[in-house]
Amino acid sequence: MIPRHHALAVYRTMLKIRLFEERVAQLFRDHKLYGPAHLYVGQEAVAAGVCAHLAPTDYVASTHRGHGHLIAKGGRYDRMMAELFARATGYCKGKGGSMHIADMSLNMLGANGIVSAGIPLATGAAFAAKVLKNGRVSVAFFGDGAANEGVFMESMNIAATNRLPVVFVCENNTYSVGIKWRTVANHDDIAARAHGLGLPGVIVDGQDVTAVYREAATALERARSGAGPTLLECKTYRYFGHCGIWGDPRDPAEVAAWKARDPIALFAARLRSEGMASEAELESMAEELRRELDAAVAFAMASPAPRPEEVTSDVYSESTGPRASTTAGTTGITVGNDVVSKYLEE
Ligand SMILES: Cc1ncc(C[n+]2csc(CCOP(=O)(O)OP(=O)(O)O)c2C)c(N)n1
Repeated sequence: MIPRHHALAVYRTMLKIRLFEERVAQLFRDHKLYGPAHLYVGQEAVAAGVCAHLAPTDYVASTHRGHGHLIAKGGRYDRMMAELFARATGYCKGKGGSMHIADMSLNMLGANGIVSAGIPLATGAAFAAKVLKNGRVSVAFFGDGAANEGVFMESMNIAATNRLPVVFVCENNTYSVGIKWRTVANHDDIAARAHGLGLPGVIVDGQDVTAVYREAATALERARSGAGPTLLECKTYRYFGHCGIWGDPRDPAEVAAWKARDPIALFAARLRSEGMASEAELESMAEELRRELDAAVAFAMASPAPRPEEVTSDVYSESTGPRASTTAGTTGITVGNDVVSKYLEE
């Protein structure tokens, strides 16, 4: 079980993600929000169970389905909602949208519209952390579809060979858009792929946050101790269709079977049965988060759109320009030849 002092915080993170995503779905339904948003409902235990062990200085690289990862890393409702509404007060000043939210103050390396592209980013951040000996770890979240991109194996190989402080967290929700895992792979478990590369591959029940929390603790401890990376394959499921609230080719009976093991309901029942929280306490937590969401939506809708002259700002960072040998902002990631030279010298 998750230690008492941590359990309610982990529950709150899961609930915070669920309520945000459900509100986004409503806003789409009511035609108040437009554009793509890939909802994370059903998978909350993965982000919450893993990120519970991360310090603000640790790195996370996310995916197109990234709202949950940002919330679990400490993201704020108001700035997220403003970004979804394309307002200047959003995390990326309204120019990123759902699939590109990044916040370097949280060392959130970004949601990512390119499937699998966060995996090498997290691996690179881990490489920098190792060379700089700053004790940071890095986590790559990605789906089963991403596991069939070559860069997944390349990154795991580099990480294993160099014992990088990174944890690869595959959220296997069975589907890549509408394509079932077993139609694009001749084996069940993605975790098995780690074994041939010389790193542990662990299968986790992604609906049980206590299991995710426990296995993430082991993997992150391994990374921090210098023993190298781990691949965690969390078996999970998304409740909505691939993108937004429209269209879902999946068998309703299959969706219902997964909903019967809802990660939030399972954990709430456990908190109650172990005397860690009452029904009323959990409901009042939800009420407080709903009020925060109301305020976030109002904030977003009242915020200005980005000014037209802002269109070319923030698309290129002068501090990490072509010569790329300076330290980028406050992230502590030194980019370019400095890191590589330092590594080769040692
Ligand atoms: C390189 C690349 N190929 C294809 C796409 C189109 N695409 C967007 S999301 C997606 C499915 C990804 O599935 P998975 O990695 O399992 O993540 P999930 O959506 O299940 O969270 C695809 C194919 C893309 N964005 N990038």
